[in-house]
Amino acid sequence: MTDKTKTIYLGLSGEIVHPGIINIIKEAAKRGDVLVGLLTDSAIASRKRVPYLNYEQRKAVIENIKGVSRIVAQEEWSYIPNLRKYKPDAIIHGDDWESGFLRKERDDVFALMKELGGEVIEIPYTKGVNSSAMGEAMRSIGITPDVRLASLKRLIEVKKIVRIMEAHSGLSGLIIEKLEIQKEDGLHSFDGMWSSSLTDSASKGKPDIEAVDLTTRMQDLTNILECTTKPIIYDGDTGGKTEHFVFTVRTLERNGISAVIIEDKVGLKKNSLFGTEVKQELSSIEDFCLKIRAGKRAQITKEFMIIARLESLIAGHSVDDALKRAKAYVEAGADGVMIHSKEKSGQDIKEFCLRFRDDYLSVPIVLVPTTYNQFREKEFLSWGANIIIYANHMLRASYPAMLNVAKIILDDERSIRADEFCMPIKEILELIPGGK
Ligand code: SPV
Ligand code: MG
Repeated sequence: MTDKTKTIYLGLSGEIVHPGIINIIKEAAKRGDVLVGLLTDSAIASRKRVPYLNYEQRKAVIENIKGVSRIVAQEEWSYIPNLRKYKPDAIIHGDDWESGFLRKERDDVFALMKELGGEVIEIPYTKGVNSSAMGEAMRSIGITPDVRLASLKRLIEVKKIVRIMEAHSGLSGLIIEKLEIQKEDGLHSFDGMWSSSLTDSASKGKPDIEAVDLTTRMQDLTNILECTTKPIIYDGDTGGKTEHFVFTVRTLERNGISAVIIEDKVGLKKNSLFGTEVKQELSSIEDFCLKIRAGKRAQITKEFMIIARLESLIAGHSVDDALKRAKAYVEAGADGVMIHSKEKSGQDIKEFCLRFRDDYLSVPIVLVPTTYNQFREKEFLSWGANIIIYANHMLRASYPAMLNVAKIILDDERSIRADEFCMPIKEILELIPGGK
């Protein structure tokens, strides 16, 4: 008979329900009332990818499983805060946490349950079920434009820092899609991609002056969209004429792009990293607000984001000027702001972020730390920033690698010495499945 006076705590993400989960719930129910600590979206996102199903959807599934008595939110990856709060008689867990990155958590749970006078129940891990592999398989099915489009807003809601990397081709997109590093505090990966005007232009041998049109850039983007599922932020330069920008918004939305960033410059646009070496003319606040408003009116989905990029610091103006503009753009409907600078110290950016956050607690702040790249993401987070874009690194990395190999072959009049700098043929054949 189940002892209904006992509470058994079970922490779950509950995205993929498989026989292993059912088994553990059954085992828990034999011992008492099953209290499920369902991990919130942010708790999962702090260690793994953002779950496909949101908290409410996962809750609707788990609360209908036989044996589950009650569900509470587990706001942290760690079980500890909820164990302290609910003081269950026992916690139940698969024995697969004895090794690997959950080991420390296991030690902490044992120590706490001892202090609380409770028990830790370990259930043999159900063999042949690998929920990470099942998750991968689900994702390999692909994604539809509307789901991809909406995923950036969700990431911003659930992650402290959204980490974006530049992609200019299907292959660079694939690296960003797949690369994962297991660190002490969980699985690290890039959250999405930046479609950069600089690298899109450079890879076509063109300067970054809005000479590559939207149709051409969409062709490259299509290659990226074909083989990835993560959200994409589009560098919309100045947005062009307001009358044209409204069509850009529609094109991007139709293709599942999550956001466009437009900068408040007019005239022949030059890359911001030239700073005041070139003429950088700012738009009037009124005109730029009109463009933002027109874009917001034109969008069809509620999730598409138009982010206003402030070029005051690039053009040699003050942080005050950037703040004044930022406020006007947000009032005009911008879904976020990007502050740019080519200063190495980062102090101008820090001041902007801290002062902007005084007025707007949650409007996303985007940073592009190309020159002030001594800071880690955590530092930017402490300033109030939440989207970090590594804007050109994939292209900048590939150019010297290609140049080096070309030089070797030209010099040696054969390629044998270049092999060590190249991916093995076997690897490139196997990189993309389905070639055999
Ligand atoms: C880009 O990547 O094209 C950008 C960022 O707009 S920057 O090059 O720093 O201006
Ligand atoms: Mg650009």
